[in-house]
Amino acid sequence: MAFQERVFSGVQPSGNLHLGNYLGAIKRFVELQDRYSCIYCVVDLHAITVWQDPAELPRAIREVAAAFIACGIDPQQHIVFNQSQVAEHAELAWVFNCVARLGWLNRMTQFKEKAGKDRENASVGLYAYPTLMAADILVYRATHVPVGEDQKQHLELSRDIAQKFNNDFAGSIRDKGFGDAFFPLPEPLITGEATRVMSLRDGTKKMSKSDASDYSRINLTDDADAIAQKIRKAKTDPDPLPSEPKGLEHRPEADNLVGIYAALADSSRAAVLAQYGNAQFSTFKTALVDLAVAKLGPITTEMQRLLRNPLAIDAILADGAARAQKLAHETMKAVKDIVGFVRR
Ligand code: AQP
Repeated sequence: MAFQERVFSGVQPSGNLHLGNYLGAIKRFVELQDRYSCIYCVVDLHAITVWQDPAELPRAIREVAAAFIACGIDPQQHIVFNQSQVAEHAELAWVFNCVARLGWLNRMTQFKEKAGKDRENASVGLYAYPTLMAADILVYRATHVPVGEDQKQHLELSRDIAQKFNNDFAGSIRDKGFGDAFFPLPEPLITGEATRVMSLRDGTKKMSKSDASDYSRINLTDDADAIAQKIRKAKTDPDPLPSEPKGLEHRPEADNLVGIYAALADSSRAAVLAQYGNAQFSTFKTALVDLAVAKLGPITTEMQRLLRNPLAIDAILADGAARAQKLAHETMKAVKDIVGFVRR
C-alpha cells in the first residue's frame, strides 16, 4: 500500500542543545521542508525519562522550539509543537508497549548506555523510550524520519513495531477497510557529513547534552568567544591534516573536526581536505572558528530574539499542537477500531 509521504522527527528539551543536534538533525529538518510535509516535535515526554527540573523545563521546551524556527523551519507551512500537548502520543505508545517484545527492548544500546551500572534505578520510561518514539512517528503515519546515527537502532525498532502491528491485526485492518497494512515502515534519513558529531574532548565519544564537560560541545547558545575557545581547545593529534579522507582513518579527532567543517560549509570531507590537506591544526582551527561563528552566530541571535517573547513561542506550539492533534486523533480512532476497543 502506498502511504502519503510525511516527515516526522523530534528533539528532546533536555538542555544544552548542541552542534550535533544541529548538524545531525535540525539542519536536515530545514532542508526537507521543500520536499515533504513535515512535523517537528519538541519531545518533552522523552525528556522526563531522566529527571528534569520543573522550573527549567518550560525554558528548555521553548529553546528547542526557538532553535527550530531560528534555523529556518517554517511553523506555518509545517507543524512545530511539543509532544505533551498531544495525548495521542502516549495513548498509542501504550498499544505499542503491548506489541513490542521485551527481547527487542533489551537489545537497545541507548538504554544500556544511559542507565549504565545503576540499571535498577533507571526509570521505566527510559526503558520504554523506543515504544514512545515509535508512537511519535506512527501516530502521524510518517514515512521518513531524519535523525542522527545514534537513533538508527530505535528507528529499526519502530519499523519492527509497525510490521508486527500490521501482521498481528492483519485481518482486522482488512475488515475495517485499511487494506494490507495500516502503518508504513518509516525510513530513517541519516545523511550528510555529520551524522555522528563527536565530543571535542574525545573523538570516540558522541557529542552529547549530558556530557559533564561544557568544552565537549558547542551549544547553540554559545557566543563567538565561547565557540572560538572551545574549538581552539579541541583535542587533536600532532600530525598535519591529510590530503584525502582515507588519511582520517584512526584519527577520530581530526575526522570529527573535518566532518564538522564539511557539514557547516555544505561541502564534503574530500573537498575540505583538498583545501586544507597538509595544513597544521592551528591554521585549520582558525578557519573552523570563522566558519562556525559565521554559520551559528545568526542562529544564536535569532534564538535569543525569539526567547524574549515566550508567549509568541507558546502560541506557535499551541497552534502546531492543534493541527498535529487532528491528524493523531484520526489515527487513534482507526487504531481503536482495529484493536477492537469500543469507542464513542
Ligand atoms: N552527536 C550527535 N551527532 C549527530 N546527531 C546527533 N543527535 C544527537 N546527538 C548527535 C541527533 O539529534 C536529534 C535529537 O536528539 P535528542 O535530543 O532527542 O536525543 P539524544 O540523541 O539523546 O541527544 P544527546 O545530545 O545525546 O542527549 P543526551 O546527552 O541526553 O543523551 C536526534 O536525531 C539525534 O540523533
